[in-house]
Amino acid sequence: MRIDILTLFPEMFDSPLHHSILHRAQERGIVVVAVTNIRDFTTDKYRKVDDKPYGGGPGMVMMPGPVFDCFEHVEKLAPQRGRVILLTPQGPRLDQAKARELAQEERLILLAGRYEGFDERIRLGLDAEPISIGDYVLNGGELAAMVIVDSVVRLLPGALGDEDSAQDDSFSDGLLEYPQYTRPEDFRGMKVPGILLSGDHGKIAEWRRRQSLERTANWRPDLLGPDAR
Ligand code: 4HQ
Repeated sequence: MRIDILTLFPEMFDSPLHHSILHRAQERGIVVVAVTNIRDFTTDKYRKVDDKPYGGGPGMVMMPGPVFDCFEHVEKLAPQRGRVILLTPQGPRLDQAKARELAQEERLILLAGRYEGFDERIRLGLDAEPISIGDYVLNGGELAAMVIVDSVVRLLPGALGDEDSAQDDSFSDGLLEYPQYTRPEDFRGMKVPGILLSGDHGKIAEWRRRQSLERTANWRPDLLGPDAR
């Protein structure tokens, strides 16, 4: 897979891309991630990328010119267009099903904006699909783009080591994950549930299932369907 990211803050991506699973996936050639600075595609003396909103109101809006020029440059860096995604709270929310869908693509192009958002003609003209990572307001789309990269790359074949597992994780079966314990057996008086020390794998599986259902009902009833809420 190739992932292109268009941003005004390319340096923000350095650390996450150079650690752990994302770093290893790139080294193994499982994914190529390329970050391009939108400001490099300005043509004026001040390298201006934002302007006041028509109709008035607070804040600034990303101008279409530099974003289109940047996009048209980046688009040509690989043969396929893949999916073009615009990070914004005004879009369908990212979930594990969407991450799995994106992981099937050969290419993703992510547009991470700043200020109050993008001139609407950017979404329309580039036919970009809006995706939100959640119902809260970030200072920019960069962290949201990183969340997409992180959740998608770990699903690519070979990205996880043997120790890591994409199988058992929360949402693989639509439920929250059961609680985990490791040594010591007694930590400051808090004991590991006896069942996990029993060696009875049938009973353990049953206990974990119960725990998953209980936590989901308590903390995320929305995952159990509209009737459970
Ligand atoms: N943003 N999910 C882009 C977000 C956001 C979100 C804030 C992104 C402002 C310009 N993006 N701008 N939530 O809060 O994706």
